[in-house]
Amino acid sequence: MLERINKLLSEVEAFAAQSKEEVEEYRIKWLSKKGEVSELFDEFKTVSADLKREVGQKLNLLKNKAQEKINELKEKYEAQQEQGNKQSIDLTLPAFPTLQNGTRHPLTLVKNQIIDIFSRIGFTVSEGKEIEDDWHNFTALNTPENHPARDMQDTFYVNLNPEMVLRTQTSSAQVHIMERQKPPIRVISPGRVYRNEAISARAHCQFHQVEGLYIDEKVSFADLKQTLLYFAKEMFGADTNIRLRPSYFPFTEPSAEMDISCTICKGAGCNVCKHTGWVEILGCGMVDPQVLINCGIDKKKYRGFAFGMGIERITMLKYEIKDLRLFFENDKRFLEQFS
Ligand code: 2NL
Repeated sequence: MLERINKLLSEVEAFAAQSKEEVEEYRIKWLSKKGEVSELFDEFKTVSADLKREVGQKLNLLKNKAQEKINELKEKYEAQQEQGNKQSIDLTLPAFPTLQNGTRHPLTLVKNQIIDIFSRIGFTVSEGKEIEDDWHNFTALNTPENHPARDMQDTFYVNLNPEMVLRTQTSSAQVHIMERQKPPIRVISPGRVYRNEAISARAHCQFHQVEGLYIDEKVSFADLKQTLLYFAKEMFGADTNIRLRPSYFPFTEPSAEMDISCTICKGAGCNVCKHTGWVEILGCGMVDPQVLINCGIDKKKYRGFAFGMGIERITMLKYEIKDLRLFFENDKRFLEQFS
């Protein structure tokens, strides 16, 4: 029996648990009611009187050592666990990993700014639809049957249906307004338009426009010019100048293109303005009376001005963006710069 006690004693002394579970396993093995130490105590009753003293002492030593060892290891693992708990509930940490906020697309920023500028002088917003019929995109806007803009090369036809197109300009939305609403009309139409063009640094098959329309009894070219001067100064700064050059559009007469004094070099001459001091930003004119007739508006009573600009172009000037393709690639490194 002494031999068994000594063997167990060295097992106890050598014991090093790997886990809390293992400590519990050995507590049961040694110290539970049916454990090895209890078994030895049962057997102790049969030990002869002359050995009782020696065996009894050894047995008590074993029991105490085993209990000590178990307690010591138990404490160690409990302390470890408590430490871990403390770390996982550090209340000074943010509740969630910080989510990065998205940013608005630069075209959206500029579109919103344009809407804001025109809404301050009484313009409302009508976005219209991107798929239009031939009448609203071309015919009503005085673009005749054989006009090159209608060419398959320039316009996307939906399912090759000659009646339905992806709009090439947002004025199609304004034709709907003119058909529905009695003047005065003051509306801008921001939105996406499509042209069948090869993609390059300066051209894309989809881009964004804002067109504006003002129809009332006494609208003049002077009103157009003053409205666009106000816009240019709000958009590019109070020191911005404008100039109008004669041009041609099927839906306006007279027509003009508007330049602003170069925002980069302030007129001194640079690459952006090709050393002219001026950069073109929009087309405009007095609404052709035929367009008014097409939309059911009395051409004797009413006149109108209209204008159209590319949002990409305004954005490129404002943020000095050199390549149009950046707007459509969704590269985060580009987009994050507009937070
Ligand atoms: C350009 C030229 C322009 C218009 C758009 C318009 C709308 C109606 C009637 C008449 Cl409902 N005109 N819009 C007028 C002149 C020019 O855009 O180069 N845009 C980028």
